[in-house]
Amino acid sequence: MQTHQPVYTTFCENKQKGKKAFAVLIDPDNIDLPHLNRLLALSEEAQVDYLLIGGSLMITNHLDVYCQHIKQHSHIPLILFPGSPTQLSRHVDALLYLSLISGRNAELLIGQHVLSAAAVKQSGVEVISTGYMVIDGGVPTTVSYISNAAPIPADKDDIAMCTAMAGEMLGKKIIYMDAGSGARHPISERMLRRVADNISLPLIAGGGIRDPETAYRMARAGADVIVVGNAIEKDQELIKEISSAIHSLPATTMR
Ligand code: 1GP
Repeated sequence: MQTHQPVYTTFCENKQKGKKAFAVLIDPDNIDLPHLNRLLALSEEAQVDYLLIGGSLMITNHLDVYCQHIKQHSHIPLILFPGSPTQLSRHVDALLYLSLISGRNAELLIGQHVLSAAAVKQSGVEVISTGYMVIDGGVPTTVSYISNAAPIPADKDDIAMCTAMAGEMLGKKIIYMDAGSGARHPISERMLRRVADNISLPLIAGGGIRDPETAYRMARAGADVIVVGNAIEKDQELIKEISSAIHSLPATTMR
């Protein structure tokens, strides 16, 4: 279902203009319908740029129903951020087709893509080839456990930089750096800056962001899209504050 200009075009246009974007992550396991409706209303009001939906481990089976519901009640582009090939819905605007380039697990680099390729193609959903990098966030997260792959150590900026550069040269369209949902420490500004200075792809960053100041600093360091999930599940009012902080960055910070 395509109701917007391609989502990837908006990533590139925003990056070119130096406009930082805010994405709210929805894990269907962790939110009921009344709270989802409230989240959608607050997100529209706060001019959230994207809604991401998915989870490293999904126990409930209402992903598709939630995607349909969100498309009916919100104009914000909805992007699938799947934890596994079973997480697929036609009722989204784009799919982050994740290849775990920070790991050495062939299943998550290419194996699961082979299994899901036909279904993804038939869905007609916009596919965004994503170099997905998990960074150590100081606590074992679901993504680090499920992926069965070591995250990049939090202080190894050069490994992160070279991984992102390799991803770009391999033809990935965006890089997503993730400390994992509920990470104790978000990705450092130093590491984000090192990566952002050495690639020209849109850079998404998330994991463990709990306050507007951290979101602001990470965007200022070079992340083009900031993702927040957990903290918003606990306090939906944060949506407005984090959105204003990210959007307050002047476009002159264009890299
Ligand atoms: C996790 O980047 C996302 O994949 C968001 O993490 O839930 O900690 O905000 P949080």
